[in-house]
Amino acid sequence: MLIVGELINGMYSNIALALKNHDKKIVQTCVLEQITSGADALDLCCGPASQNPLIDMPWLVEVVQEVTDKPLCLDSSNPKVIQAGLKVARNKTIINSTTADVEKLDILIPLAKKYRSGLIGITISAKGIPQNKDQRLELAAMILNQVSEKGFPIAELYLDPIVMPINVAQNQIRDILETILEFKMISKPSPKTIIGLSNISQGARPRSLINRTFLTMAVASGLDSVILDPKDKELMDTLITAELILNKNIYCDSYLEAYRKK
Ligand code: THG
Repeated sequence: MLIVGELINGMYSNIALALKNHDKKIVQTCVLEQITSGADALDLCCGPASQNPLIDMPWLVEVVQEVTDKPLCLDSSNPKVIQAGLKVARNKTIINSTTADVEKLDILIPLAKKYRSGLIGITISAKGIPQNKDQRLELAAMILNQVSEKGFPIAELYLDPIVMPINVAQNQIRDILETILEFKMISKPSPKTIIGLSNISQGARPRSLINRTFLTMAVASGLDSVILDPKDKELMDTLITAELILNKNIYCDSYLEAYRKK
């Protein structure tokens, strides 16, 4: 499982403040805490409060690279912001993300090729967020077609069914789990799968319990990578245990200690 830490996001007040003052200590501390907790990669998102994401994104990339060589998920809906981050990245990158819209794919697939970046394709289009599994699969097929046509490696594509909050779209969550399973069967080789886990509990409680219960189900549905809060220790222990039960880690009595990153 590729664990992407979600905490470098302008949605959080400490990061919003760090971006405003270009205070790199706050960002670097948050990066190292996430890595110590088990993050394999970092999501970098300037968020809605950023006045100038074209400056803030490359700044984030630079200051994060000073303390780690882990992969970076450049998280923006604006391809120009993503490109600004790619230009200064030395670490492996993953573009987060393209929607299933031709205008976006026409820009972001060539960018991903040029910078040898991974690419997250979310099953949303200009028409909005899909309401069922069939609509999600249709958008995934559209992304997959474009990726193949443009010669981008499918193994570097991460499909994201877009997790909706449980208090908004309770009747869609089962569909989202089934979609993850079907993404793996949509082509050979399979694309990778990813979700933004914390979306499910936005506005709901108890958040951590909802997150870790859903994560268990998503892991059983074939999830390859997840954007989450690695500092949630119970969540990380649940993930290790889910992978143990699915025979991805070898059992020993001290398996939590064995697989938890120190
Ligand atoms: N898919 C992809 N990328 C994504 C998402 C996704 N990136 C963003 C997001 N979703 C994943 N990251 C977060 C980060 C934080 C929260 C949820 C998802 C979150 N934040 C608190 C909240 O909104 O309540 C903020 C609390 C605070 O202000 O301190 O829940 O789905 N590809």
